[in-house]
Amino acid sequence: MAETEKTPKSVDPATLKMLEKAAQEKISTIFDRAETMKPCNIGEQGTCCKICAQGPCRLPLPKKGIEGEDTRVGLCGATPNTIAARNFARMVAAGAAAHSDHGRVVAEVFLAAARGESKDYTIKDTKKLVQVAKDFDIPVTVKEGDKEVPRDTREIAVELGEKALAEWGRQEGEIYFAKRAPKARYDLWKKLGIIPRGIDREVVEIMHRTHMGVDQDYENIVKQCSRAALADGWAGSMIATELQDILFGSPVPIHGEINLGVLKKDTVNIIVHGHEPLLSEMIVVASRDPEMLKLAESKGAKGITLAGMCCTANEVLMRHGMPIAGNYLQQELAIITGAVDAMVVDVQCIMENIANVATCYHTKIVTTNPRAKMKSGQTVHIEFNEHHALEDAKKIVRTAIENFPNRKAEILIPDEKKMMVAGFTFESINYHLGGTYRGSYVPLNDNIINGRIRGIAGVVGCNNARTMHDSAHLTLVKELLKNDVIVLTTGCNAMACGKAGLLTPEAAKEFCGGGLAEVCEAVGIPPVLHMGSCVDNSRILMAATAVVKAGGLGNDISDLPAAGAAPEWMSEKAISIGQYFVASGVYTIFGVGLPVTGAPVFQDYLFNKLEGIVGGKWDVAVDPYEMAKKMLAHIDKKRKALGIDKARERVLFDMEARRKLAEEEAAA
Ligand code: NFS
Ligand code: SF4
Repeated sequence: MAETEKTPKSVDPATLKMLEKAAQEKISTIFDRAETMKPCNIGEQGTCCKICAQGPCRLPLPKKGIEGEDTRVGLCGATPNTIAARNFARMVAAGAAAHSDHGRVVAEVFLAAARGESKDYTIKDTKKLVQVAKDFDIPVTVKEGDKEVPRDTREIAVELGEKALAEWGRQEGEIYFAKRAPKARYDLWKKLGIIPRGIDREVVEIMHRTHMGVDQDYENIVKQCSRAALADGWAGSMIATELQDILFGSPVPIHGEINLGVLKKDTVNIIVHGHEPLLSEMIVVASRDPEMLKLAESKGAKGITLAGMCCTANEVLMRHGMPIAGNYLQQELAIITGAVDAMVVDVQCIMENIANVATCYHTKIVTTNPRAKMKSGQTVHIEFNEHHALEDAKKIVRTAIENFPNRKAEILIPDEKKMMVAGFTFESINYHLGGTYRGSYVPLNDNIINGRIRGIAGVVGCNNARTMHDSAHLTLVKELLKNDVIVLTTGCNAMACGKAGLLTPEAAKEFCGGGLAEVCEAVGIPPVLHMGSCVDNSRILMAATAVVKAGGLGNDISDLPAAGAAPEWMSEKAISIGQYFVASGVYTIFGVGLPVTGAPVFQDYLFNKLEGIVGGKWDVAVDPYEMAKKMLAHIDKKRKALGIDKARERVLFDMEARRKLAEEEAAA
C-alpha cells in the first residue's frame, strides 16, 4: 500500500503534520516502531511467567481454545490463572508505587514548607488546609479562656504534614481518607478486609505475594490488588492532590490553549514534561522573572513560552492557565518542530527516544529528578531540590534561553491550537452546579434523577501507540455526550478532548443530547469537565462520593448510574487506577485489551464475579462504540435499580414532543 493509503495514525491534524516532517527528516518515532515491532502474543495474554530463573514459562492459549480440562502449568506447577493474576498484581504495585511516590515527595515538600524550611513554597489554600486537617483528626481550634479559637495555621500544617507522611510507613490500622468514602463503601471494605494499612506496606506485600512460590490463589491476589490500589486512590494519589492544592492553590475553572500550535517561532520555548508539579510550579515562576525575560531578549527571543506535556501540563494549566503542547504520543513530535529549546522532564511517561530525537535538533533534554536520569543523547542533569527550588528552576530556564541561538533545523510549528476550560475540582463542581449560596451536588443529582443527565462517566488515561492516537478517546466521549452522559476527565484523555474542542461550554450544543445540553447551557459549563492529572483521579472519587452523599441515588458509589473508562491506556498506573475504581464500586472498561485473556478463569473473576464482591468490575472493549454501549447499558441497569428509569423516558418524550411542537409551529 502507498504511504498515503494507510490508515492515519492520529485523528489530530497537528500530529499528522509533524509525522510527515519526521518522515521527511528520517526520524524514527514511536508511531513507526509500533508498525515494525509487534507485541508478543503470550505477554499480551498475561501468561508468560518470568519471576524465577526456571522460566520464562510461557503458557499461551492453544489455538483451538481450551478443550476439556486446562492442563497448562509452568515448571513449578503455576496455572495460567496464578501467572496472569501475579502479572496483573505487579502492574497494580508499579502503578500504585508511581502515584504514591509522587505523593510522598509532595508530602515531604509540604512538611518542609510548613516548617519554614523551604522558602520558595508556602501554604496557599488555608481553607482547604483546615478541611483536610479535620479528615486527619487534627484539632483546628484551641481553647482560649472559655472560647474555642482557630488554631495557628502553621501548627496545623506541620501536624498535617507529619501525619500525611506517616501514611506511607504506617504498619497497622487504616489510612485516614478511607473514612471519606460513603459509609456503605467503608463498611464493605472493612468487611472484606481490604482497607489499606500503609501505602508502602501494601505495595511491598504485592511484591512479596507474587514472588516465586507464595500466593497461589488468584482471588486472594486480587484482594491484595484492591488493598494496594485503594492505597493509591484514597491515599497516595489523594494526598498528592490535596497537599498540592494547599501548597499551590486549589484550581478553579480557567481558560487555556492546547496543541503544538501553542509553541512560538520567535520565543524561547520550554516544555515541562512529566508529572510532579513541584518542579513545574517553580519553572512557571522562573519563566516570568524579569531577569530571565531580559536574558531571553538579549539572545534575540521575543519572550519565553512555557508549555506543558502529559500530566505536568494538566497541573500547570489548571493553576496558571499555562498552555499545553500535547499529550503522551506528541512528546517526540514537539521536538521535531525544531522550536523547542529545552524539554524539562521529571518522572513517568517520558519516552527514552526523546533523547535520540533531540540529537537531530538543538533541543536540550534536562533531567531534574534523582530517580530518573537518561544515558543517551544530549541530556543534561540539573537536579531539582526543594530547598533551593527557585534557584534550580532559574538554572533550568537559563539553560533553555542560552540554547535559543543554537536552533539549526527548519522550524515547523503546526497552526493547530484550541481554547479550553480546565480546572474543575469536586469542590468547584459543587459551586458551579449548586450556585454560590446553595453550593451542593443536589442540583446535579436532581438532573440525574429527572433524566436530563443519564449518568456520569469518568473517561481517563493514556495514549497507546497500538491504537490510532486520540481516536478511541474522542469517539467514546462523543458517544457518551450524545447520550446525555456527563464526562469527567483527567490525564491524556483530557488533552485529547481539549484538542477536539470538547472542553468548552459551546461544545454542549454541538455534541450533547438535549437533556445534557440543557443543563450545561443553563449552568455555563462544558459537558466534559477537566479535573486534572492522573493523580487527580482522586477528585473523581470525591465527586462520586459527593453525589452519593447529596442523596437520592443510593447509598454507595456502586449504586450510581456511573462508569469509568480508559480507552487508550498503556501505563501500569492505569491498571492501578482501574483497580481502585473497581474496588470503589465502579464498572470500569478499558480499551486496547487487558493481559488476562490467556487465563479465562481469572478473567471471568475480574469481569464478572468481582461485581458480586466489591460492586464494581473490569471489562474490555477495543471498539469505542461498543465501549459506549456497554457503559450505557451499565448506567441504565443502575437507573433501573434506583427506580429512575421511567423519569428519563419522560424527558426523552418531552424533548421529542417539544421538537414536534417546534416543527408544527414552523410549518404553521
Ligand atoms: Ni496518566 Fe499522565 Fe498520559 Fe497515561 Fe502518562 S501522562 S499519569 S499515565 S500517558 S494518562
Ligand atoms: Fe516458571 Fe513457576 Fe518460575 Fe514462574 S515461578 S517462571 S511458572 S517455574
